[in-house]
Amino acid sequence: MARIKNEELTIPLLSEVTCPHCWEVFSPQDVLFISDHNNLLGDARLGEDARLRFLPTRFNRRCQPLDPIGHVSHDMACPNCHLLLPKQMIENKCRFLSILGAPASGKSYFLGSMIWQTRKVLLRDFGYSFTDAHPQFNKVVISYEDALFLNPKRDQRLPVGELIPKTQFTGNLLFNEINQDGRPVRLPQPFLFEYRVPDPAGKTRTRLMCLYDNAGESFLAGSEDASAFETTRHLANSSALFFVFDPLQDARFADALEEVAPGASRFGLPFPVQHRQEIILREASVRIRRFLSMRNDEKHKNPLVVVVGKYDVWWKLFPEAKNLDWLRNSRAKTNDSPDPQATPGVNLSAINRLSANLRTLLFRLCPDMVGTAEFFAEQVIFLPVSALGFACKEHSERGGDPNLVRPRDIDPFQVELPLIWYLTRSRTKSTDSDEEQED
Ligand SMILES: Nc1nc2c(ncn2[C@@H]2O[C@H](COP(=O)(O)OP(=O)(O)OP(=O)(O)O)[C@@H](O)[C@H]2O)c(=O)[nH]1
Ligand SMILES: [Mg+2]
Ligand SMILES: [Zn+2]
Repeated sequence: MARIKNEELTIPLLSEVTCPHCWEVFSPQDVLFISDHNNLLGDARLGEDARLRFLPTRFNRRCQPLDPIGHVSHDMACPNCHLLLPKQMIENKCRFLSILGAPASGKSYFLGSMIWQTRKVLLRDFGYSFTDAHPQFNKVVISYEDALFLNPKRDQRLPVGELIPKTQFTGNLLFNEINQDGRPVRLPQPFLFEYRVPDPAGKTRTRLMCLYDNAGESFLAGSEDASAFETTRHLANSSALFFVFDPLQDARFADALEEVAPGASRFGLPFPVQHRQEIILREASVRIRRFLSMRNDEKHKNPLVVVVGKYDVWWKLFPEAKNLDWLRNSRAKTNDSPDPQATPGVNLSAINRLSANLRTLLFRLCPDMVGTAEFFAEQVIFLPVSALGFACKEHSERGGDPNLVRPRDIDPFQVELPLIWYLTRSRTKSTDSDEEQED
């Protein structure tokens, strides 16, 4: 069987690839191609209307694969799940990041707001370009960004909770269904981004980043989501976990907030929800240990970021975080700074101090959550963010309804910090240890 050899390719391939849909690890030479031809339909995994998947045995002179009737094929598919695999996946390293948390903790708002801000801030402040890796993959997250920042009704006051719909654990926008051994399996839609990192030698490295948006219910033990185990398997492949903790769902935290800001704890929750969030984190850690065959007392090596969301509501309990400018070591700043070689990113020791202070607050109010996080991961970092910023607060201070927001006023607060922290940390770590650069 004729396979393309690595030395025949102008672009070097990775030695192994992880599928962003099913997380199967395989060699790029096993990648399937998808026929471009309308008459070649039918696939064992994806049904009779899907285009034919095939392992190419014939190529034209430009090394392009030919389908069984001799047409050139362009798109690739995973050899296991047969779902579309963007070409960059076989050429560039991909980092998986998982967002987890209770229902209504703010995961989808955080994701949409973080991606919007990251697109802007990474290029402007840090010189990284950050874009969609494939037009078909990111439709849902783009719809979140549109709802928050490009809303056609951006000048009207809209109910805060209705901008982004609750994430469902069924439906076809967030899932792809495949047939595995005669059984339907739902796999979550990956969101794929490509970012280019300038290195000191003036070369550029391209990396991919993959994220998912799960419904909070999929993280609950004994979940009503029948595919919960499969749809959250990305947790085990993640380079970092972002646990979105909603302090307003914790009665002890809400009581403390009531003392410093009477009435505030009712904001930010469109309906009364309360989930024991440390139980969700523990369930995630059980799944990860099982997937990775880790010992029960073994700590996870990858960092866990506890993203303490809705800071706009509870900021009075932690006012020191409101002025965070000093955290950034941006390109703009380093150009004027006495040390032009200073690597753009965030000031890691300043972040560690901020995290330690927030940990102290959380440890006082909800020690079980802090304990669960630290029992699970070697490195835990606590960061305050707000996907919406202070728009609702300012409106309510002027006597308006705190549950209404004018999308035009949304101005996220440090929502990109977890991602920038992760990128800065990976970069610093790989430089320190002289390993191959990670980010
Ligand atoms: N005040 C405030 N409220 C927020 C913020 N982010 C989210 N919310 C509120 O929290 C609610 C839940 O947010 P979602 O992002 O839908 O929560 P989720 O974790 O994705 O929930 P599921 O999809 O059910 O798992 C939203 O309806 C908003 O009203 C924020 O930064 N500030
Ligand atoms: Mg959601
Ligand atoms: Zn796959």
